[in-house]
Amino acid sequence: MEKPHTSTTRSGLRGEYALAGPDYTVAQAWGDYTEEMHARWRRLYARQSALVREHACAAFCEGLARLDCAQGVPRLEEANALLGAATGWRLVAVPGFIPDAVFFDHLAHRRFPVTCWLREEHELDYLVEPDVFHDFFGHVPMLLDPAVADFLQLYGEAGARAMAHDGLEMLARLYWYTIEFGLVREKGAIKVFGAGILSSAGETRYAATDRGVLRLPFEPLRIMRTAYRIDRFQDGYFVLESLPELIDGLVGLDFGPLYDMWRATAPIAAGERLPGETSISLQGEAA
Ligand code: HBI
Ligand code: FE
Repeated sequence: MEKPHTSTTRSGLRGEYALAGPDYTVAQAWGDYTEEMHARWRRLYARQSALVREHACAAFCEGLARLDCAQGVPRLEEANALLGAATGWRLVAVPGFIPDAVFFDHLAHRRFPVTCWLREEHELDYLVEPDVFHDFFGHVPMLLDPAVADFLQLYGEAGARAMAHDGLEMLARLYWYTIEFGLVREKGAIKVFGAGILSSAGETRYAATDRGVLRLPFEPLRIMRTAYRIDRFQDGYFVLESLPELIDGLVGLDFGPLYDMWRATAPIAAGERLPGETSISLQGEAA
């Protein structure tokens, strides 16, 4: 066990960075969430869990069920008991976005930063920054999966090297198109595992069912060369054949030379199909 941190800070405060320690963690201070916040969480959970049953991959659905968090904003400490036993990960509370280097260091040590505040009523459908619903509901179920657990640690370790090699933009795309917006094939169907999709009602339906959107096979270098949009649904997604492919695709890849080779080249636009590429068709759809 790690020693409990001694911060006396309160949480539930949006962007209260002044209270954070050098690792940007704060106390979750679970008792500070109001009944109104718990009720909002329950509504978000109810809406999203129905969609997820239909469109998320099995690992996400199983993980979500094990977390047992339908009743209100969850206590990170409770999830930590489960996570620690399953994959050795631990959740830490943070006030919002934290600097890249700090974020990478947490991941490299199997600590996942969870934003502690909850979105307001007028933000139920759309938020440009992470909150506790995105971070916990979207990310934590997949932290119970061994492939995702290992991939995230590798990503954290790659972060420091990417910053030193001016490759952060390329590396960040790999996170974006997998951990945030990744799809995976399961028994022939296209399922969702990315947290950015699964914490959004509109994008969950769109990513899994829209016939006009580009879906390409997972390929790390192709992804690292592909730009993304943060202000609307994605124009293109990448599809794993299985979750362990996340690791298989990375082991043996030396990012340094890839950064050197591609950093100066204009990225491929999101949604753009290169010559020879075909979009993966949905079940029941003519190729
Ligand atoms: N901080 N809290 C938080 N959550 C993130 O997802 C996050 C971050 N800081 C940096 C970051 N993500 C990314 O820009 C890196 O993955 C590159
Ligand atoms: Fe996220």
